[in-house]
Amino acid sequence: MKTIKYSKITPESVYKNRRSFLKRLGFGASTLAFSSIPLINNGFAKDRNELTSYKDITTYNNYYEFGTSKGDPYKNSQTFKTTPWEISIEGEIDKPIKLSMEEISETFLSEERIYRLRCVEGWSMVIPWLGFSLSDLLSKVKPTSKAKFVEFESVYDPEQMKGQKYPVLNWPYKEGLRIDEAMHPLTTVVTGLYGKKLPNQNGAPLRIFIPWKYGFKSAKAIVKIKFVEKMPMSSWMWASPREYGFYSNVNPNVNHPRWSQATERIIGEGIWAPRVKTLMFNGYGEEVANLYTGMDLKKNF
Ligand SMILES: Nc1nc2c(c(=O)[nH]1)N[C@H]1C(S)=C(S)[C@@H](COP(=O)(O)O)O[C@H]1N2
Ligand SMILES: [Mo]
Repeated sequence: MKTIKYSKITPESVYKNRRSFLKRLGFGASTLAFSSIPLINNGFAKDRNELTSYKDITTYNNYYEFGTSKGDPYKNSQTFKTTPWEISIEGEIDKPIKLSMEEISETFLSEERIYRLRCVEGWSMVIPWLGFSLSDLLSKVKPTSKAKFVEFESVYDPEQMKGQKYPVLNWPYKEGLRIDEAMHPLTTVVTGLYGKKLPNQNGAPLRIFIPWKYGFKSAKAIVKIKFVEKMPMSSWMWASPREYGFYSNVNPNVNHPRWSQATERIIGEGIWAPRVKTLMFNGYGEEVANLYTGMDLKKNF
Protein backbone atom coordinates (compact mmCIF):
# COMPACT_ATOMS: atom_id res chain seq x y z
CA MET A 1 0.00 0.00 0.00
CA LYS A 2 1.20 3.49 -0.82
CA THR A 3 0.92 4.60 2.78
CA ILE A 4 3.65 2.22 3.91
CA LYS A 5 5.98 3.38 1.17
CA TYR A 6 5.33 6.95 2.20
CA SER A 7 6.05 6.35 5.88
CA LYS A 8 9.58 5.35 4.82
CA ILE A 9 10.23 8.73 3.24
CA THR A 10 8.66 10.83 5.99
CA PRO A 11 11.39 12.70 7.88
CA GLU A 12 11.85 11.28 11.34
CA SER A 13 11.26 14.63 13.00
CA VAL A 14 7.81 14.78 11.45
CA TYR A 15 6.94 11.35 12.78
CA LYS A 16 8.24 12.04 16.26
CA ASN A 17 6.17 15.14 16.45
CA ARG A 18 3.14 13.36 15.11
CA ARG A 19 3.48 10.73 17.78
CA SER A 20 3.46 13.33 20.55
CA PHE A 21 0.41 14.96 19.00
CA LEU A 22 -1.42 11.65 18.91
CA LYS A 23 -0.51 11.07 22.54
CA ARG A 24 -2.07 14.38 23.42
CA LEU A 25 -5.24 13.27 21.69
CA GLY A 26 -5.13 10.07 23.67
CA PHE A 27 -4.14 7.65 20.91
CA GLY A 28 -1.53 4.97 21.49
CA ALA A 29 1.54 4.68 19.25
CA SER A 30 0.17 1.55 17.61
CA THR A 31 -2.58 3.49 15.87
CA LEU A 32 -0.01 5.77 14.27
CA ALA A 33 -0.36 4.96 10.60
CA PHE A 34 -4.07 5.50 10.16
CA SER A 35 -5.30 7.14 13.30
CA SER A 36 -6.43 10.28 11.53
CA ILE A 37 -8.60 8.60 8.93
CA PRO A 38 -11.42 6.24 9.72
CA LEU A 39 -10.63 2.66 8.75
CA ILE A 40 -13.66 1.89 6.70
CA ASN A 41 -13.76 -0.30 3.67
CA ASN A 42 -17.30 -0.58 2.50
CA GLY A 43 -16.85 -3.63 0.33
CA PHE A 44 -16.90 -2.35 -3.20
CA ALA A 45 -14.05 0.14 -3.03
CA LYS A 46 -10.52 -1.17 -3.45
CA ASP A 47 -9.15 0.68 -0.47
CA ARG A 48 -10.68 3.99 0.41
CA ASN A 49 -7.80 4.86 2.71
CA GLU A 50 -5.06 4.61 0.12
CA LEU A 51 -3.14 7.85 -0.33
CA THR A 52 -3.96 9.79 -3.48
CA SER A 53 -0.87 10.27 -5.64
CA TYR A 54 1.15 13.49 -5.40
CA LYS A 55 0.39 14.07 -9.05
CA ASP A 56 -3.39 13.88 -8.61
CA ILE A 57 -3.31 16.04 -5.46
CA THR A 58 -1.34 18.76 -7.25
CA THR A 59 -2.94 18.75 -10.72
CA TYR A 60 -6.65 18.24 -9.93
CA ASN A 61 -7.56 21.34 -7.93
CA ASN A 62 -10.27 23.84 -7.18
CA TYR A 63 -8.82 27.34 -6.82
CA TYR A 64 -11.00 29.77 -8.72
CA GLU A 65 -8.50 32.62 -8.33
CA PHE A 66 -6.46 30.74 -10.96
CA GLY A 67 -9.33 29.54 -13.16
CA THR A 68 -12.37 27.33 -12.88
CA SER A 69 -11.09 24.14 -14.56
CA LYS A 70 -9.40 21.44 -12.49
CA GLY A 71 -6.11 21.80 -14.38
CA ASP A 72 -6.00 25.62 -14.22
CA PRO A 73 -4.52 26.10 -10.73
CA TYR A 74 -1.52 23.89 -11.56
CA LYS A 75 -0.99 25.66 -14.88
CA ASN A 76 -1.58 29.24 -13.72
CA SER A 77 -0.22 29.41 -10.16
CA GLN A 78 3.42 28.42 -10.63
CA THR A 79 4.78 31.99 -10.63
CA PHE A 80 2.50 33.21 -7.82
CA LYS A 81 4.64 35.04 -5.22
CA THR A 82 4.23 33.75 -1.67
CA THR A 83 7.09 35.70 -0.07
CA PRO A 84 6.89 37.90 1.88
CA TRP A 85 3.63 36.77 3.48
CA GLU A 86 1.82 38.05 6.53
CA ILE A 87 -1.25 36.82 8.36
CA SER A 88 -3.32 39.26 10.34
CA ILE A 89 -5.34 38.07 13.33
CA GLU A 90 -7.85 40.77 14.20
CA GLY A 91 -11.44 41.70 15.01
CA GLU A 92 -12.99 40.94 18.40
CA ILE A 93 -9.72 40.26 20.25
CA ASP A 94 -7.72 42.18 22.85
CA LYS A 95 -4.60 42.75 20.74
CA PRO A 96 -4.64 42.28 16.98
CA ILE A 97 -1.39 40.79 15.67
CA LYS A 98 0.38 40.29 12.38
CA LEU A 99 2.59 37.26 11.94
CA SER A 100 5.06 36.65 9.14
CA MET A 101 5.23 33.23 7.54
CA GLU A 102 8.72 32.85 9.07
CA GLU A 103 7.40 33.51 12.56
CA ILE A 104 4.65 30.97 12.02
CA SER A 105 7.00 28.23 10.83
CA GLU A 106 9.37 28.88 13.73
CA THR A 107 6.64 28.86 16.37
CA PHE A 108 4.45 25.99 15.20
CA LEU A 109 5.93 22.67 14.18
CA SER A 110 4.08 21.00 11.34
CA GLU A 111 3.37 17.29 11.51
CA GLU A 112 1.96 14.77 9.09
CA ARG A 113 -1.83 14.54 9.13
CA ILE A 114 -3.54 12.14 6.76
CA TYR A 115 -7.06 13.42 6.15
CA ARG A 116 -9.68 12.79 3.50
CA LEU A 117 -10.82 15.79 1.44
CA ARG A 118 -14.41 15.49 0.18
CA CYS A 119 -15.41 18.07 -2.41
CA VAL A 120 -19.04 19.14 -2.62
CA GLU A 121 -18.84 18.14 -6.30
CA GLY A 122 -18.72 14.47 -5.28
CA TRP A 123 -15.08 13.41 -5.44
CA SER A 124 -12.55 12.74 -2.71
CA MET A 125 -8.83 12.31 -2.08
CA VAL A 126 -6.75 11.12 0.88
CA ILE A 127 -3.95 13.59 1.45
CA PRO A 128 -0.86 13.43 3.68
CA TRP A 129 -0.88 17.05 4.78
CA LEU A 130 1.73 18.77 6.89
CA GLY A 131 0.26 21.12 9.42
CA PHE A 132 -0.70 21.97 12.99
CA SER A 133 -3.93 22.63 14.86
CA LEU A 134 -5.41 26.06 14.25
CA SER A 135 -6.17 26.12 17.99
CA ASP A 136 -2.40 26.34 18.68
CA LEU A 137 -2.36 29.62 16.78
CA LEU A 138 -5.70 31.00 17.98
CA SER A 139 -4.95 30.29 21.63
CA LYS A 140 -2.21 32.96 21.40
CA VAL A 141 -4.86 35.69 21.21
CA LYS A 142 -7.63 36.70 23.61
CA PRO A 143 -11.10 37.00 22.08
CA THR A 144 -13.48 39.55 23.56
CA SER A 145 -16.83 38.43 25.00
CA LYS A 146 -18.48 39.40 21.70
CA ALA A 147 -16.46 36.93 19.60
CA LYS A 148 -18.59 34.02 18.36
CA PHE A 149 -17.20 33.15 14.91
CA VAL A 150 -13.97 33.37 12.93
CA GLU A 151 -13.78 34.53 9.35
CA PHE A 152 -10.98 33.47 7.02
CA GLU A 153 -9.90 35.65 4.15
CA SER A 154 -7.79 34.55 1.19
CA VAL A 155 -5.42 36.93 -0.57
CA TYR A 156 -6.73 39.51 -3.07
CA ASP A 157 -4.28 40.13 -5.90
CA PRO A 158 -5.97 40.27 -9.32
CA GLU A 159 -2.65 41.08 -11.05
CA GLN A 160 -1.31 37.67 -10.03
CA MET A 161 -4.65 35.89 -9.85
CA LYS A 162 -6.39 36.42 -13.16
CA GLY A 163 -9.52 34.62 -12.01
CA GLN A 164 -10.21 37.56 -9.69
CA LYS A 165 -10.86 39.73 -12.75
CA TYR A 166 -14.09 37.79 -13.24
CA PRO A 167 -17.01 37.93 -10.81
CA VAL A 168 -17.40 34.15 -10.46
CA LEU A 169 -17.18 34.70 -6.69
CA ASN A 170 -17.11 37.85 -4.58
CA TRP A 171 -13.39 38.35 -4.04
CA PRO A 172 -11.49 37.95 -1.81
CA TYR A 173 -12.54 34.37 -1.07
CA LYS A 174 -14.04 34.21 2.41
CA GLU A 175 -15.03 31.38 4.71
CA GLY A 176 -16.09 31.07 8.32
CA LEU A 177 -16.40 28.75 11.30
CA ARG A 178 -17.96 28.90 14.72
CA ILE A 179 -15.22 29.43 17.33
CA ASP A 180 -15.64 25.93 18.78
CA GLU A 181 -15.24 24.45 15.28
CA ALA A 182 -12.14 26.57 14.71
CA MET A 183 -10.68 25.43 18.05
CA HIS A 184 -11.30 21.73 17.37
CA PRO A 185 -7.94 19.86 17.17
CA LEU A 186 -8.82 18.43 13.72
CA THR A 187 -9.08 21.95 12.25
CA THR A 188 -5.66 22.33 10.69
CA VAL A 189 -3.37 25.03 9.41
CA VAL A 190 -1.73 23.39 6.39
CA THR A 191 1.85 24.26 5.44
CA GLY A 192 2.77 21.32 3.21
CA LEU A 193 1.93 17.91 1.78
CA TYR A 194 3.80 14.65 1.15
CA GLY A 195 6.59 15.94 3.41
CA LYS A 196 7.22 18.93 1.13
CA LYS A 197 6.33 22.60 1.23
CA LEU A 198 2.80 23.38 0.08
CA PRO A 199 2.49 23.78 -3.71
CA ASN A 200 0.90 27.05 -4.86
CA GLN A 201 -2.09 25.27 -6.38
CA ASN A 202 -2.92 23.71 -3.00
CA GLY A 203 -2.98 27.04 -1.17
CA ALA A 204 0.60 28.11 -0.41
CA PRO A 205 2.01 29.41 1.74
CA LEU A 206 -0.72 28.56 4.20
CA ARG A 207 -4.30 27.27 4.05
CA ILE A 208 -6.92 25.95 6.42
CA PHE A 209 -8.23 22.39 6.31
CA ILE A 210 -11.39 21.16 8.04
CA PRO A 211 -11.62 17.37 7.52
CA TRP A 212 -15.34 16.95 8.31
CA LYS A 213 -16.58 19.73 6.01
CA TYR A 214 -16.83 20.02 2.22
CA GLY A 215 -13.59 21.12 0.57
CA PHE A 216 -14.71 24.68 -0.12
CA LYS A 217 -14.69 25.50 3.62
CA SER A 218 -10.91 25.06 3.56
CA ALA A 219 -9.74 28.44 2.26
CA LYS A 220 -6.35 28.73 0.55
CA ALA A 221 -3.64 31.40 0.72
CA ILE A 222 -4.96 32.91 3.94
CA VAL A 223 -4.02 36.49 4.85
CA LYS A 224 -6.59 37.27 7.53
CA ILE A 225 -8.31 35.55 10.43
CA LYS A 226 -10.96 37.76 11.96
CA PHE A 227 -12.95 37.10 15.15
CA VAL A 228 -16.51 38.35 14.67
CA GLU A 229 -19.80 38.50 16.53
CA LYS A 230 -22.15 37.55 13.69
CA MET A 231 -22.10 34.48 11.48
CA PRO A 232 -19.88 35.44 8.55
CA MET A 233 -21.17 35.33 4.98
CA SER A 234 -18.82 33.11 2.97
CA SER A 235 -18.13 33.61 -0.74
CA TRP A 236 -20.13 30.49 -1.57
CA MET A 237 -23.11 31.62 0.51
CA TRP A 238 -23.03 34.88 -1.46
CA ALA A 239 -22.84 33.03 -4.74
CA SER A 240 -25.72 30.65 -3.98
CA PRO A 241 -27.29 30.56 -0.49
CA ARG A 242 -29.70 27.82 -1.54
CA GLU A 243 -26.83 25.49 -2.42
CA TYR A 244 -24.15 26.41 0.10
CA GLY A 245 -24.89 26.91 3.77
CA PHE A 246 -22.66 28.11 6.57
CA TYR A 247 -22.01 24.68 8.11
CA SER A 248 -21.39 22.57 5.01
CA ASN A 249 -20.66 19.47 7.05
CA VAL A 250 -20.21 16.42 4.85
CA ASN A 251 -23.60 14.73 5.09
CA PRO A 252 -24.76 11.89 2.81
CA ASN A 253 -28.38 12.51 3.93
CA VAL A 254 -28.59 16.10 2.73
CA ASN A 255 -28.40 16.45 -1.03
CA HIS A 256 -27.07 19.43 -2.87
CA PRO A 257 -30.19 20.87 -4.64
CA ARG A 258 -28.76 19.71 -7.98
CA TRP A 259 -27.19 16.35 -7.08
CA SER A 260 -26.99 13.59 -4.47
CA GLN A 261 -24.28 13.60 -1.80
CA ALA A 262 -24.72 9.92 -0.93
CA THR A 263 -21.63 8.67 -2.76
CA GLU A 264 -18.27 9.88 -4.00
CA ARG A 265 -15.67 9.10 -6.63
CA ILE A 266 -12.15 8.42 -5.38
CA ILE A 267 -9.69 10.43 -7.46
CA GLY A 268 -7.04 8.20 -9.01
CA GLU A 269 -9.21 5.10 -9.33
CA GLY A 270 -10.24 5.81 -12.91
CA ILE A 271 -13.64 6.72 -14.26
CA TRP A 272 -14.96 3.13 -14.32
CA ALA A 273 -14.30 2.47 -10.64
CA PRO A 274 -17.45 2.22 -8.52
CA ARG A 275 -18.34 5.18 -6.35
CA VAL A 276 -18.12 4.67 -2.58
CA LYS A 277 -20.57 5.67 0.11
CA THR A 278 -19.99 9.07 1.62
CA LEU A 279 -19.73 8.97 5.40
CA MET A 280 -21.43 11.34 7.83
CA PHE A 281 -18.95 14.09 8.77
CA ASN A 282 -16.63 12.54 6.14
CA GLY A 283 -15.95 9.72 8.64
CA TYR A 284 -14.86 11.99 11.51
CA GLY A 285 -18.16 11.78 13.42
CA GLU A 286 -16.63 10.24 16.52
CA GLU A 287 -14.47 13.30 16.91
CA VAL A 288 -16.86 16.07 15.86
CA ALA A 289 -20.53 14.99 16.14
CA ASN A 290 -20.71 16.45 19.66
CA LEU A 291 -20.21 19.95 18.20
CA TYR A 292 -23.70 19.66 16.69
CA THR A 293 -25.72 18.01 19.45
CA GLY A 294 -29.34 19.05 19.24
CA MET A 295 -28.95 20.82 15.90
CA ASP A 296 -31.06 20.02 12.86
CA LEU A 297 -28.38 19.39 10.26
CA LYS A 298 -30.91 19.45 7.42
CA LYS A 299 -31.77 23.04 8.32
CA ASN A 300 -28.22 23.94 9.23
CA PHE A 301 -26.67 22.51 6.08
N1 LIG B 1 -9.06 30.72 -1.92
C1 LIG B 1 -9.69 29.60 -2.32
N2 LIG B 1 -9.72 28.55 -1.49
C2 LIG B 1 -10.33 27.38 -1.89
C3 LIG B 1 -10.96 27.28 -3.15
C4 LIG B 1 -10.92 28.43 -4.02
O1 LIG B 1 -11.43 28.44 -5.14
N3 LIG B 1 -10.24 29.55 -3.56
N4 LIG B 1 -11.59 26.10 -3.52
C5 LIG B 1 -12.04 25.22 -2.43
C6 LIG B 1 -12.51 23.91 -2.88
S1 LIG B 1 -14.03 23.87 -3.66
C7 LIG B 1 -11.85 22.74 -2.60
S2 LIG B 1 -12.51 21.22 -2.96
C8 LIG B 1 -10.49 22.78 -1.99
C9 LIG B 1 -9.50 22.04 -2.88
O2 LIG B 1 -8.24 21.91 -2.25
P1 LIG B 1 -7.03 21.17 -3.00
O3 LIG B 1 -6.85 21.85 -4.32
O4 LIG B 1 -5.85 21.31 -2.11
O5 LIG B 1 -7.45 19.75 -3.20
O6 LIG B 1 -10.00 24.10 -1.79
C10 LIG B 1 -10.98 25.05 -1.35
N5 LIG B 1 -10.34 26.31 -1.03
MO1 LIG C 1 -14.75 21.67 -3.55
